[in-house]
Amino acid sequence: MNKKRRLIKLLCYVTMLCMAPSIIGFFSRVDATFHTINESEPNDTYQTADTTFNDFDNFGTMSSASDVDWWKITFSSEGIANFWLGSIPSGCNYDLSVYNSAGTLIASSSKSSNSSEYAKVHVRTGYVYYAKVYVHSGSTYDSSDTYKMRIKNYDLGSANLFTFDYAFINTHPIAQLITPYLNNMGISSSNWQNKDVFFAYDKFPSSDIFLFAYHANKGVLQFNAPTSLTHLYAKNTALIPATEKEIDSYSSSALSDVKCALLIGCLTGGTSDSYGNLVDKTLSKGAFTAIGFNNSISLDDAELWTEKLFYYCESGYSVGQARALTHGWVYDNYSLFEDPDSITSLYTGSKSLYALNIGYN
Ligand SMILES: [Ca+2]
Ligand SMILES: [Ca+2]
Ligand SMILES: [Ca+2]
Repeated sequence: MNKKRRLIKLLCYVTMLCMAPSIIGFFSRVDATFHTINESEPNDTYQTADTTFNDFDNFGTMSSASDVDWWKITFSSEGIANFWLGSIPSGCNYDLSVYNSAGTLIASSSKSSNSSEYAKVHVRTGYVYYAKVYVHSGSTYDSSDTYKMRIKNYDLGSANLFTFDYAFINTHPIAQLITPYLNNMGISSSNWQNKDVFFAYDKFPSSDIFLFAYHANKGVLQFNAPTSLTHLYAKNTALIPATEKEIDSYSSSALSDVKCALLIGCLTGGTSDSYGNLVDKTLSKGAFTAIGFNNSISLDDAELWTEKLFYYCESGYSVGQARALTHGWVYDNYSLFEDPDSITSLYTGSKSLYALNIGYN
């Protein structure tokens, strides 16, 4: 080896020696580039919890049957956080619990064998939350194989619910009935009462859920504000006065944030030769799902049906699945309805499988 080569080799060696501790120290705990963190024992109490961050992959082992690994996180925005525990070693059974900053248990997940665990929590900005990983009582552990734990925060969704109280028809109760389910799904809802079409037209694009409940006909929704009567049509045609609005007028992807447009009214799923189809037009502007009714519906039937639909959505089913389950429920409870057939004949267009309930990691 000539002198120059030896010098280079020596420089490399010195450089490696100088860098090695920091590199090893860095990678063994937090790797910001790859968003991974390995546990640092002892972490058996919440006071000694390992700090983690939103959307990081966290790894640890259960080194004994009594090992407990605490992790802590603070969120920078309010939302729904999914706490997920997976990659549980084969033959082992670990569980997951979530605590708030006061040390109160707020969610837990305890599935059998090595099934992944998840818990969903409505989190606020600036508060510490704790995740606790532990061996299910009486179960096996693996001190050499890691589990993986992730925490991911999602924005709260928004629902704009348009209801009306006019001429002996009051649809406000529909909004009241579904609001608790929306809250549980991490969707904040606004019940807009007796608004005109211009207000609704502006709100539609920013709605995760857009719900209309009032008079309608094929291709048109009617908005009864205190001093005006306005309409939202599907198709833009010369027949429509300039003072009204059409879904057609939105840009091609204007409704791409809309996870579900629920058009509750008579014949909202039908196609008008003049005004088109509300469901199809909504989907063509980017909405994930839209539901319209093929027949006339009564207020009482609409209340029962809508509450059941959101009950299933909140239980974790997609809109399409929830719709099918609600359909079955209507048939099982035929006597509750004035006209069961009217609300089992729905038009959903082609995209009906999106989950309203925010997905897990
Ligand atoms: Ca551990
Ligand atoms: Ca531990
Ligand atoms: Ca388990």
